[in-house]
Amino acid sequence: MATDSSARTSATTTVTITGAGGQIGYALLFRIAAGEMLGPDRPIRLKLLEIPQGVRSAEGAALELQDCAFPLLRDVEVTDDPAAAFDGCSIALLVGARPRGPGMERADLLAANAGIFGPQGAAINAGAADDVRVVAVGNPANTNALIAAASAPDIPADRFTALTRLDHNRAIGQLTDVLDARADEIARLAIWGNHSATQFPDVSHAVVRGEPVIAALASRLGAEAGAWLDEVFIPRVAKRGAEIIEVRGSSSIASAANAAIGHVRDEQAGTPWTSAAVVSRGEYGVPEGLVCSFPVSSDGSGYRVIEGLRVDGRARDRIDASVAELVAERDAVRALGVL
Ligand code: NAX
Repeated sequence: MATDSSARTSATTTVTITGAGGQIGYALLFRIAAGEMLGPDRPIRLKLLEIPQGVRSAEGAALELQDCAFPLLRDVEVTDDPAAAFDGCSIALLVGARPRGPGMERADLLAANAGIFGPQGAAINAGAADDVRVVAVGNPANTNALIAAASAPDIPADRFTALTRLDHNRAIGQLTDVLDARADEIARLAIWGNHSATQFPDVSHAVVRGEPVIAALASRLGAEAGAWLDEVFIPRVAKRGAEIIEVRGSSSIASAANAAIGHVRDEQAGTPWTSAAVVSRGEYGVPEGLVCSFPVSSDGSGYRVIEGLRVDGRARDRIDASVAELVAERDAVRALGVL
């Protein structure tokens, strides 16, 4: 695709997507190019990073992007060079990651991903725009974001986040069913901890049409409400990825891309409340520096943890269990000499 005139290029936002030749990449690209992530007024230049084996797939997607004739799309570049991919980048979606292979231990998985997210963090540090914001989607997302942030010492750590918006949306989806409500009638839901089966989807502050969700559940389910939360809702949200694989025969793709778009859109446009994994400053007793999911808000300048919420004993135990997993992942990465 032809590069643009310099006047138009200066107003163009460079968005870098890693793993762009993969499944989530394919579900992301067209929506981003259509303006669903940054809005209808922001022209976009896409940089698609792949490993050499994935380049053809990304090139094919680039051909299709051209065939869409999106008015906002100024340029598409496909590369296997992280330095070129992150040069001038304002928004980075780190989707490409190494999946767990047969017989692979957790330490092997963390090491393989450190070998991806470390160099990508360094390339972001070297070449990204001053306003760069990064979201890790590829798993283990929280620790991958931590590794990328640690490899970018000149960029404020709070520019690095990880995606737990899919978990947030999944939790809202479950509540719409049981409460017979629309998704936009439910607010103040929170995902705490790791994007893994230990996460804590928390309804204790949530409201439906202004009524506390806890009260609405009690009036619908009576004495069963507590058991429904502990035995149905929390495990179903935390293990929804496995359920999708079982039913669909393939992992979550469109819903993951939708969540990533929502994460960036709300961070940039502002939101009073959502969930995202951000670098802890010690909020709610979460060790400083961990990339942990919290309830967050954004005024358009980045996600901030919503502080001052009451955390009861039951919630505390669940948050602590997920944070312990994040600490173990961080320590395993430290043992590799990465952090
Ligand atoms: P695919 O295997 O379809 O695509 C991944 C792509 O990344 C491949 O094309 C591969 O060539 C590329 N890649 C690998 N290493 C790379 C590197 N060093 N640089 C650039 N590209 C590289 O996987 P897909 O279904 O798209 O999933 C991508 C990631 O998202 C996985 O790690 C997956 O576990 C994770 N997910 C995260 C979710 C979340 O909520 N945080 C939910 C969905 C998904 O499970």
